[in-house]
Amino acid sequence: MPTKTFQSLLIVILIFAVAGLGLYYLVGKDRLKRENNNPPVVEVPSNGENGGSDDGQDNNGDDTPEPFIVATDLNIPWEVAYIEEEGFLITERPGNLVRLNMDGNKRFIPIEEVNPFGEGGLMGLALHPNFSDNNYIYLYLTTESGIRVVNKVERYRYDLNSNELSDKTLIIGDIPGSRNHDGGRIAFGPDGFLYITTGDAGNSSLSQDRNSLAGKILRLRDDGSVPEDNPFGSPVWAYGLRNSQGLAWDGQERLWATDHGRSGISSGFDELNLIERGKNYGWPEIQGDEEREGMERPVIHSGATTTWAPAGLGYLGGRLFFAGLRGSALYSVAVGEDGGISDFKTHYEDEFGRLRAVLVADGDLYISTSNRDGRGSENDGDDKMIRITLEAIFE
Ligand SMILES: [Ca+2]
Repeated sequence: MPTKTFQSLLIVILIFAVAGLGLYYLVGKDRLKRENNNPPVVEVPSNGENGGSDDGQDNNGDDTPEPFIVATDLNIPWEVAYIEEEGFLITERPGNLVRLNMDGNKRFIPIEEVNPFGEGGLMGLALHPNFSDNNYIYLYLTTESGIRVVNKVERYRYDLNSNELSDKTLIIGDIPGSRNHDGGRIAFGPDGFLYITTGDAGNSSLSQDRNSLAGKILRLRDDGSVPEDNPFGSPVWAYGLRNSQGLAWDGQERLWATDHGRSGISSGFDELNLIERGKNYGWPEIQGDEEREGMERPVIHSGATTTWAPAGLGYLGGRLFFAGLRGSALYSVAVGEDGGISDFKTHYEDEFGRLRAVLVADGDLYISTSNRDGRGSENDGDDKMIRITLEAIFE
């Protein structure tokens, strides 16, 4: 008799499970359909006069401007740069540089020597501050050196008409690489120097070793030489980082960086840091609110149970915006004149999936998805680059 009761119970559980799966499928399918309605057309960023709200993207009958899908069918886009009046350059981690024209046309420029290994591949991208004169672009990529995996930054001259790269120059090589934690964000600061985030390459003790290029923020001149006022007479500007993938300067020209906290079962303790010359950001010695003499705590962190997996970072309208990979959201905080942080917000959670790049151009935000990197679920049209106006976010 007890066996029969058990069988009946099993059948009831099975019925509920099947019904649940069916519902999940229906809801998921509806969501895909909705996202697929966005046309893969590039819209020219406004010149500031019209703002971002009058450009006809609103087709729902209300006045709320919605996120606009600028590009679809990208493959793990990692960084986006805007070339005024020309369009965008996008790195795809497997090794292509993509030129996206205003008419939505894509051109693919394969980059030599890229080894898309684990979290590595073609990652950071920066235009020289005088790009319009010298056409220099900088790329951060994972490659092989003998039997080692390393990361390096190269500079090229980029011909806007022919889409050809020339004058390849090594800016910095031999940045430790690994399947995990390859850093990869590069950006020119207001001081005209190139800042580079590197990961701990899976070896956390390297982050505290000031003689290693791993787990650092590096600072170089545009030709790769070391500026005289670097703190240790080396490329190292700040250390004790785990795997920073986001750099931005605020309105007072303070440098901020995201960093990944511990991984694995516990995860959590992801960080936003205010980066200062020569300082130690604590990995792997301190995390969360822990303190130690000579180490900096993050300005905010995600706590022990929440994982953002923060990537790209941008500053717009008095706020820092950063993309969450595992968090599958865009996060923002207000930055005070004194550098204090307030009003943490989560935007678009689970709406687009994993998010990686953040670009601020002409008063709007651009973000990219990372749903094809093997850690997310791919939606129709992935990966995407999406434009979001400040109005849309705070409506
Ligand atoms: Ca830290």
